[in-house]
Amino acid sequence: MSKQITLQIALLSIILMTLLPTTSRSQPIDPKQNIKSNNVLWYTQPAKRWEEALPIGNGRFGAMIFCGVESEKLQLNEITVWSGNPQTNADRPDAYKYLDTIRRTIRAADYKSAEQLTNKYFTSKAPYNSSYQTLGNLTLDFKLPVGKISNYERSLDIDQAIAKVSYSVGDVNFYRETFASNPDKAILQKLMSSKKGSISFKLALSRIENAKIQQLSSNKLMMTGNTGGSLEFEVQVEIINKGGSVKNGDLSLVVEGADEVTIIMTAGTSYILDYAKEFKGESPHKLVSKQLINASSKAYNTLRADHVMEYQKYFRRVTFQLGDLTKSNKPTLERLKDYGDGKSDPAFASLFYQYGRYLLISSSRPDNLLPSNSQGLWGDGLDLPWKSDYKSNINYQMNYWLAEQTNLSELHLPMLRFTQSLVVPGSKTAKAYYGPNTPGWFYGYTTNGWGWTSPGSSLPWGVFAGGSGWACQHLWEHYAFTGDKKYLAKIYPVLKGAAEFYIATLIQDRNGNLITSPSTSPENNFITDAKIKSSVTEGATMEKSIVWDLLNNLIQASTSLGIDADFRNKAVLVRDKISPLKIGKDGQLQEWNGDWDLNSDDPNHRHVSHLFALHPGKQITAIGTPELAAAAKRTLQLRGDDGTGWSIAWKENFWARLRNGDHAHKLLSNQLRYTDETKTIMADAGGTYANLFDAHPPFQIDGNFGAVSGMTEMLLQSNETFQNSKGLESYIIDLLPALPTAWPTGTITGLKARGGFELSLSWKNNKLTTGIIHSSLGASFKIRSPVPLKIQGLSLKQEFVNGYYTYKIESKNGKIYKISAE
Ligand code: FUC
Repeated sequence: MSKQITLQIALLSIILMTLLPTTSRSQPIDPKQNIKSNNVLWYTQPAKRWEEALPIGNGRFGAMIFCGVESEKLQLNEITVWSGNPQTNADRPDAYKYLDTIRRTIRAADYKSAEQLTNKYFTSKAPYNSSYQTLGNLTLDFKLPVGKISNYERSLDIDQAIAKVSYSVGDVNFYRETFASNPDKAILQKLMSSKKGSISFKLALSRIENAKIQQLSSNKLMMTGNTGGSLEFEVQVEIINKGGSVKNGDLSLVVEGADEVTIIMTAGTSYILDYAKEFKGESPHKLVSKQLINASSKAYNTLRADHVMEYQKYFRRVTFQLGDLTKSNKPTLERLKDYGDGKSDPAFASLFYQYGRYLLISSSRPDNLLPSNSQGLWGDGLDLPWKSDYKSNINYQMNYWLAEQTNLSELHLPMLRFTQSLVVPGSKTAKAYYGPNTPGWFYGYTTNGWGWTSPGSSLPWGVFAGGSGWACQHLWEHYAFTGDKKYLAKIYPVLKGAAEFYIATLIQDRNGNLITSPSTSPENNFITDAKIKSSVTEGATMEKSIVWDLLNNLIQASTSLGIDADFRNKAVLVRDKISPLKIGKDGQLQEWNGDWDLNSDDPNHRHVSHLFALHPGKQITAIGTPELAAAAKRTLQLRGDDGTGWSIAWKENFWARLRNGDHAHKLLSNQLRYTDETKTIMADAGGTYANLFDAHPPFQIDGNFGAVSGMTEMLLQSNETFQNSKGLESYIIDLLPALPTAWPTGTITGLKARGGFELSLSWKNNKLTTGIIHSSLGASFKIRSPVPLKIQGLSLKQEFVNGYYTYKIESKNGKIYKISAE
């Protein structure tokens, strides 16, 4: 008998056994654990290291599950567990007094002195000392029956958001399943076995430091503590056993001879998202206790079913099939190692895609107090890589590239709220660095759970003028996709405040065009023709592209709301005076105001931020601005196809926007290289860990999210606009603009496009076959496709421009459009 069939029978016997004695139990075990859909990650060994463990999360509270045989470990996280305190005095109050000197020094091309002055006067005053941290560990040490261990399997079902493990010890079969419920704010683990009385273990809670464990009752344990600063946390755990006994051990709970056990855990902190109150709310004790009482009063199956239903409300909005599913019967690590060029297992790319969506749902539910951070929700340690914060010159925004496009719009809300919370500290920072009369708000390179808006402590990374402008792109995009005018009216003042800051602080370059100064290009240096190496100049391309994007969005926002015409007119004048993007001597898009790219001593630098205008911006498009698009392509060729994990994912998006699906797919294949490297490597070592977390290395989740965005951009784009008959901006929806040849057949359903559209698309032989577009706002739009289309019930004028068939659909035509290739 095959191993799979044996295990299936074993599992079925557990189910039958658990179903027989009581009526209150219905489907605690998934009998299909062994029948693999493509939405399952599965392994034949327990996790030996963190990058092999499987992540679960209800947005706010999560765990990495190791699924051991002799022991189990759940490394716990809570999204607000930050060490340190708000650093409200990190701005240099006199920085603005040096602004003119720094600007003059830059204009005089004395970049070395400018760098010294900027480092001395334009950085933060205080060291950046807080980090996102682990919440602690829950461990189970099992007393197993005597016998050989066999039939081991663990999995993460991303369609249900449930992690499972099953194995046999001698003739006893064991099964555990774990999930993080958002409706009931708890992590639950259920332990079952095929033989009565065979579940025995000791449960403990622990944390590296600053924690106290207390026994609450014979079946309840509590861990309380603080992160060394002003944040209090609490975890409570309760054991519900059937058969056998549970009693207190030495600050632990000891289960002996149970038939079945449910572990329920709740957690919370004193964090509130309120800068004025220094983020300090009340002790979490009341809420954590209430949540535990609530969860333990419900039947396990109800908790499980409510969790699955709430999770699937998000996850199932998008389905993605690529190629055939025969390979999904292979363990995930084998599939990853085999992936190669991706041609033989395209379905693995769709698993990676859906896993990215899973990770966003699990680290950013609408009720999160803080957004998904640079490790999402998951991090083990007290000082995590780069503090696991919200780097706003690169990672913060990238985490949410996929939110709107992949139909997870509400999950964007924690980020949108968090950005708005930076207005108050950001106004202080704007005044400290640009003068007491500076209007609006601003922050640069990073932010954290404590509302940090000061610059970093050093160049080349710490000084950056674009963080707030870029974060505001997301405020706008939420409207662009949803058309929610009430929301837009609410966030408009935040956009305006960001725009006012830039309008007041841009200066004229030698030609009278507007630029930022001092200005950097994220974390990169330049070498001038006179061989001066520095990182600070004026008018670096990414910063001016961000300001262009912000003003362009602001103009559309005020037009859509029909308000603020005077400010809008001013914004138009300023936007059109921003220094134009420049093409350099090798045909590349210039990163700097000088044509210095070819002088670089680091030509493959991981940041390619100066292509912001191509993606995530929209100032450069393959069809609308072909010369700039060609320059962007040349830049990408010069930078190469490797990088850190997130850098590779950026390039996927760029090549997709350039409509080169094969090149975008080549980058995806580079990203899906298996690695177990966890040391920090700053170049060309990007890859994917066994648990499909993206490797910078170390783990950084933006690569996962960026890849989902890149794959979506290969299938659907809606970043270009045209003026409709009423003079309003409307969207052009591009169907399969960058379909790679490695994906000849596929179907994706439920994607979103700007303007309030939901789409499903199918293709065969690398060509679109059918599609459905649902318009929720009834807006006018255009469809663009590489193949001619028929739109059911409409006879539309077909234009063939730049190699694409284009159809214009007026809003009066209806709401659902069925498309087929001619
Ligand atoms: C920026 C990047 C690094 C890393 C860090 C979190 O500093 O340059 O590569 O992603 O953020």
